[in-house]
Order: sequence, then C-alpha cells, then structure tokens
Amino acid sequence: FVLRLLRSRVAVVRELAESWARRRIVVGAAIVRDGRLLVQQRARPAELAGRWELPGGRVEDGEDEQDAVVRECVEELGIGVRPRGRIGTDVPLGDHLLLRVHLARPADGATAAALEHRQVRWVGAAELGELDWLDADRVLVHSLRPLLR
Ligand code: 9L3
Ligand code: MG
Repeated sequence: FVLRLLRSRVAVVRELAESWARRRIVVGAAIVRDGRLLVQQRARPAELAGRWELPGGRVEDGEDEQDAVVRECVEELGIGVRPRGRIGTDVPLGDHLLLRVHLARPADGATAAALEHRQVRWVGAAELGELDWLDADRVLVHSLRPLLR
C-alpha cells in the first residue's frame, strides 16, 4: 500500500514537472544603455493597460529565444538589439506561460518608439521601484537594478 501511495505521488510530481516544461516562454528584453533601462507602458489589454513592463512577447514555434527578443524589439520599438544572455529568474505568468528575461544591447543611435504601447521611457536605478510594474516584471526589479545607475 505504501509503495502504491508513493508511486502515485511520484506520478503527480512528474506530471507537474512536465506541465512546467510545456509552458510557453515569453521573452522579456532588458535593454540597457548608459546605465538606463528601457521600460514600456502597456496600452492593452484593458486589465494591464497603464502598467509597465519590459518589452517582449511569446516565443513562436521553431523560434529560439534570442530571435524572439530581436523580433519583439523590432515590432514593439522599431529598434535592433543584440541579446547578451539571460538575467534573473524565470517568472510564471499564470499557469501556461513563463517570463524569461534576456539582457539586450540596442544598436548604436537607435531611437525607440512606442509602436504598440502607450509610451516608452528610459529609467535609472532610482526610478525602477516607483513604476507600476506588471506583477511578473516587478519580481525582476532587484536583478535589474545592479545594471543601472
Ligand atoms: N508579459 C509580462 N511581462 C512582460 C511581457 C513582455 C509579457 N515583460 C505577459 C503579458 C501577457 C503575456 O506575457 O499576458 C504575453 O505578452 P504579450 O505578447 O502580450 O506582450
Ligand atoms: Mg509584447
């Protein structure tokens, strides 16, 4: 009986691990230039409008994370970036998505525009904590602060 109980527990844990592994990745871009971080204010959906986030979005099928970072920055900001490795921890977004942030360096002289958002801003270390972040992005603030002035 004990063995059977143990086995059913193992099955539950395995199932959880597998459903975690199946989560779709949402990449976020931590775009840093001259000690300041690019942040953007969502325009939609209504429940998220007005709150701040790192640029990014879902990784598409067959796409790797770095390519998704580059694509999202073109779509949302109209700028080229170079991904420079992951930072911070993965943050669950509901039950099916996982936010994973990559540091990104903007192309020289690139001017970011809010193509899909309400506005974009460059913020320093002091302003980081003051923003009305999306819940998931707020978790990453302490990982971002050391990159800023
Ligand atoms: N999300 C949270 N923080 C972020 C990003 C880029 C995305 N920094 C959440 C918001 C949406 C989901 O991930 O629920 C998909 O993102 P998008 O495609 O709406 O940007
Ligand atoms: Mg997005």
